[in-house]
Amino acid sequence: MKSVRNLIVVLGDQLTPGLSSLATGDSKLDRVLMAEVTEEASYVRHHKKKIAFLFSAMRHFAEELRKLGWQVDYIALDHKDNQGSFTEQVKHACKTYKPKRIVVSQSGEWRVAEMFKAWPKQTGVPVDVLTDDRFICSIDEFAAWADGRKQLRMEYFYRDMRRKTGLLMDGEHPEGGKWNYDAENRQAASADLFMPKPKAYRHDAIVKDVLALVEKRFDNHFGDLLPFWYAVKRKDAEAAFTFFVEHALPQFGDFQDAMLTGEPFLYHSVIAQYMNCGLLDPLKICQQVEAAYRKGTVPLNAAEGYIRQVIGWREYIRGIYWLKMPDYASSNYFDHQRALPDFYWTANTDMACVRSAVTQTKEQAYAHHIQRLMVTGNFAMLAGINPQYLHEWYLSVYADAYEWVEMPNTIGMSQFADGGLLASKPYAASGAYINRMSNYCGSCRYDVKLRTGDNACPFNALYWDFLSRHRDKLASNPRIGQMIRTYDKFADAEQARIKASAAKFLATL
Ligand code: DLZ
Ligand code: SF4
Repeated sequence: MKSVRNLIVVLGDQLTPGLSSLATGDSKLDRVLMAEVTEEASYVRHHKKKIAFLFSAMRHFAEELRKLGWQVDYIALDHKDNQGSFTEQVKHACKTYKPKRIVVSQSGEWRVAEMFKAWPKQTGVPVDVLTDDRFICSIDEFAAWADGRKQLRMEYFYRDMRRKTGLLMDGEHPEGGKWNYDAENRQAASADLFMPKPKAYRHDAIVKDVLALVEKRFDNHFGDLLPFWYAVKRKDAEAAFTFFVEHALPQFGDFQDAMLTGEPFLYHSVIAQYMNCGLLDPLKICQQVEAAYRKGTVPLNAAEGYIRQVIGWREYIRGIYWLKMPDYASSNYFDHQRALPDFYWTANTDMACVRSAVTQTKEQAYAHHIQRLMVTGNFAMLAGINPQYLHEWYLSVYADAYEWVEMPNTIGMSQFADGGLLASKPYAASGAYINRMSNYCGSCRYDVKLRTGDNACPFNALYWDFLSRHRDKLASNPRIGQMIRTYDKFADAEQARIKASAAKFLATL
């Protein structure tokens, strides 16, 4: 066997040829190890489509690396040498190759970073963990930004990232004179608008093999495996993004918060699963968006809104994750302890909005940000679901979900379980918000206009009950405090009806 200098371990969300661990390596001297391992697929029971997507993309990436001249050991799930976990697989490879060093780029999860730390002792081989420079802001840079600040506001961080990347800048100033055009992005959609479907791909031989494997091995996981239409190759993911820029991005800004029954994608790009595993480069796609704006095919509110999600929110969320882990994981500001209702898995509920969001999640491993934040997330917070259970749910059901991005979005943004580190107020809303932004309520058995009683939209009583239950923690919040004062003006009898309605509904969960 050829001797090996270093063992370069590439994880499932590191499918980028320019990855730091590869860029500093030498394809003639080093060997790449990639593995499909049961531990990663089942530490939370990921959606079948998510596993199929990732395994297919990993297999294609191994091919891509081989074409670039790398020696790749690709250990498929049913490979005879499969050891079941990253650590055991790395130990096995160290025995085979006796490398001088193990080289790896920073992991996306704290849990895996802890594994890296244990490897030197477990294998007897030193480990180099290299910065993941696919992110615009490094973990250290974020920590330096956060140091000494009372509040970690995304908006200021975002402006720094605009300056750093030069995206949508007009010299020193933001393009168009404003940093943020969100106020223009809150229109409701109507079903007669033309909405392009994301670009879909046929199954090649690799995808066919993986689909059969997932069907066999992960049959008991949540979600529909078919139809499977995701891109699994870099070239196809890039084409899917270009399709979005040409066909949907012009309308993305206006309708990004809208929700329609039977329209899971609207004008969204549906590419986070590609970007988060490394098939798309965040900076490159933002440059592509800017170029479309400069060419005049995309309005500024859409271009700015999209770029903000990528270089602002996405980077900020990652910074928070690494700044606050591991304690962040157990945050539970409201001390919510309720179990996750079954309908998060079955969609078996009379609430049309929740049914729609869960059904499409099951079918597509996808829901857009407002469905996640204002339907399933909002419901969970109002109903007092334990944020850790909800976090595991989001992490497992969405194809784009990795802990670094999903956890702060769930714990911080959606559940306010960090007590307001990330969000300035809880994203709590009654049925009126959902009714304004969607067409769900029209086909719901509940009446969104009623506050209490068996036919009332459950979000309504739950909303007021949530405010009253947590008044100690919320009364001083400038935005929510005002709603608590509104509640206090309700007659005693109305307050009693709200309490009774909320309790009756919660008892059914
Ligand atoms: C999400 C996931 C799944 C389902 N399976 C694998 C796998 O078999 N092999 C692998 O390398 N990565 C997988 N991943 C992604 C990892 O969980 C992800 O790379 C780490 O959690 C990031 O620290
Ligand atoms: Fe959802 Fe309430 Fe509207 Fe029904 S009435 S769809 S439960 S917001």
